[in-house]
Amino acid sequence: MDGSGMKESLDALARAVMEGLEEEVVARCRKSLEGGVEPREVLREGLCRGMRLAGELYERHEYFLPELLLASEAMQAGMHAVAPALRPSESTEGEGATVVLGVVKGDVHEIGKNLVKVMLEAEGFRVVDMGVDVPPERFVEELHKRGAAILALSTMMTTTLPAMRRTVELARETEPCPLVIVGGAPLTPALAADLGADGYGESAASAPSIIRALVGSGPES
Ligand code: B12
Repeated sequence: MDGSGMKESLDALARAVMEGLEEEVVARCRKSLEGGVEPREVLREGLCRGMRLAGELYERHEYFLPELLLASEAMQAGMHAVAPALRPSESTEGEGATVVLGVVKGDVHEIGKNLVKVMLEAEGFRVVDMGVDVPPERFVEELHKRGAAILALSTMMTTTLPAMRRTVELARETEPCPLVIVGGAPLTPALAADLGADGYGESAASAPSIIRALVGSGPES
C-alpha cells in the first residue's frame, strides 16, 4: 500500500469506528495490516482517531450514549483484530514483570485501559486485568495475590479522581510498596504527582517505557 492508499484506508477505518460499524472495522483493520500498515499506526490513526471523532460528536450533542456505545464496541473489536500483530514472540511472552491494571471505582470507561493492556502485553509484560469500577481494596488484594510490583490505574472522569487517590493511598500502605502509574484524560503530570503516583502516561503507548524507566530495566531482565 502506498502513502495515499494508507491514509485513505486509515481514514475509512476511523470513519467506520465513528459510525459503529463493527464488522467493517474488523475487516478494515485486517486489510490495513495485510497492506503493510504498522499495527501501532492502525491503532492510533484508525481506531483511536475514530473514537475521538465519536467523542466530539457526543460533546456536540450530535451523538448520544447508544451511538457512543456502538462506536466503542467497534473500536474494541478492532483492537482485538490488531492485538495479535503486536504480540511479542513466543519466547519473550509471559517473561515480563506483572502489572495489575484496572479502571478505578465508579468509572466504566474501559477503552483506554484496554489499550494500555495491549501495549504492555506487546512488550512482554504480564497483565492482570481487573476490569472496570474496581474498589481500592480489590487492587491491593490482587497485588498481594499475584506478588505484583506494579499497579497501573486508569480513569476518564474527574468525578472518580478521589477513588484514584484512595487507591494510590491504599497501595502506598501495602508491603512491599508497588510502583504506581496512572493515566486517563483528566490527568496531568502535576495531578498524578499530587495523587501520589510514581508515574504518569499521556498515552497507552507510553506505558511500557514509563514502567521500564521506573523499574530501571526492561521486562526481559
Ligand atoms: C466512549 C465514552 C463512553 C462509553 C464508554 C464505553 C467503554 N466501553 O469504555 C460509554 C457510552 C459507556 C460512556 C459512559 C459515560 N460517560 Co463517557 N465518554 C466516552 C468518550 C466519548 C470517549 C472515551 C474513550 O474511550 N476515549 C478513547 C480512549 C482511547 O482514550 P482514553 O480513555 O483517554 O485513553 C487514552 C489515554 O488517556 C491513555 N490512558 C488511559 N488510561 C491510562 C492508564 C495508564 C496507566 C496510562 C499510562 C495511560 C492511560 O491511553 C489511552 C490511549 O492512548 C469520552 C469523551 C472524550 N472525548 O474522551 C466521554 C466522557 C469520558 N464520558 C463522560 C461521562 C460524563 C459519561 C457518563 C457519566 C454519561 C452518562 N450520563 O451516563 C457515563 C459514565 C458511566 C460511568 N460510571 O463510568 C464525560 C466525563 C466528564 C468528566 N470530566 O468527568 C466525558 C469526558 C464526555 C463529556 N465531555 O461529557 N462514555
